[in-house]
Amino acid sequence: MRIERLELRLLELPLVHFFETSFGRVDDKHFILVRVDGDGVSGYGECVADVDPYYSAETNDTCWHIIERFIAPRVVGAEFAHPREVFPALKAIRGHNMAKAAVEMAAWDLHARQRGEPLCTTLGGTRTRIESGVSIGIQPSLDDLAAKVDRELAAGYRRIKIKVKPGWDVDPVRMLRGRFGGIPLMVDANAAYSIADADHLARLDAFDLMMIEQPLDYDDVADHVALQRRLRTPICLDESIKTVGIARQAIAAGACRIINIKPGRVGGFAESIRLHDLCASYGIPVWHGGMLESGIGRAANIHLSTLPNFTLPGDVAASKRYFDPDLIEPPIEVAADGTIAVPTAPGIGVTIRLDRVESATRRQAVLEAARA
Ligand code: OSB
Ligand code: MG
Repeated sequence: MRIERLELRLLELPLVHFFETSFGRVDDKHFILVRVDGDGVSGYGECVADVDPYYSAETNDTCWHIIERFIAPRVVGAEFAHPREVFPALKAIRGHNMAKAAVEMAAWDLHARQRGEPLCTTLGGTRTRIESGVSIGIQPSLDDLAAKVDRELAAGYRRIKIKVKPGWDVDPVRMLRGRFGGIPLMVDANAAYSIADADHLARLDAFDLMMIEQPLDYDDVADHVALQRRLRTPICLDESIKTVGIARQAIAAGACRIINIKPGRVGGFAESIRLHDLCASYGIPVWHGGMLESGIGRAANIHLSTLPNFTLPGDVAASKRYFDPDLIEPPIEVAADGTIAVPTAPGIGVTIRLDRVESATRRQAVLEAARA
């Protein structure tokens, strides 16, 4: 596979509903879309960085800079026998996993399309449907939250996750248990607490949650070890798991019992597969996280979720919860049983509406190989 051309676009798409986490509220999605071309075929990768460095240190601007100045020169014009060679080819660049992942995932899509097979096959996945859960942002009131949960359960979703922060944690969980009984329920704190809150967080043990996601700081493992000793509820790490090496240390130390995999956070599909396999070897279940992706990134996430150790429902839900219209056709839909069909066409397997991509584009750059 030779990558002859790399195109970067910064897109802006309005969200159907605002999304609020412990670090703030978003109304519109701003993200980079990478396209790589080779042998007359195009592959796409959606970057999960945001405008602000709040979920991670990366932003759209840092990703643009790193891709343009450091990644493209190592990838454009280069020959790769397999897309798993892309991440190692970027080893000199420290960090910047979201920037690396956007290009690496585009290369996997290109490779799968060139082979004429769905991406899940190239990745080594086996499932034909994946289990879908929802992530519900912080709501203005408990009644608003109850109404949202009611609607998502009626739509068939297999697991409810709510965002929590100090002042919005035990009360919403108690309310949901009271109104909806033993539904599969979990919380995500996005690093909003410190170890000094351990006693407070232990109050959540009374509610039989599937897990508490990323309660403590984004780069902290040691305090999660101490907290997991104090809690009956399993800890799931998200932000903290930036590399496969950190995951190995976190698991060995007992910092978590579950891991959320987002390819953007670890540098792409090849690293996600390594992380998936590492977790399987330790008996740690994984699930696929979400970053409010458009249908392009969402389709890629569905394919990765077909690997065998993705045994818990992920944050990969229907397109219409996020964008209307989405950038793809048909939109990704959830069946009444809370599952999503894995697309079967080559690559990510969805049709990209280039007219909608064009009208959402705010900035564009093309990097081409020098002719021999
Ligand atoms: O922590 O999982 C997270 C969205 C943006 C940034 C971080 C997170 C999230 C979500 C939303 O929880 C998941 C989704 O529905 O895409
Ligand atoms: Mg999370």
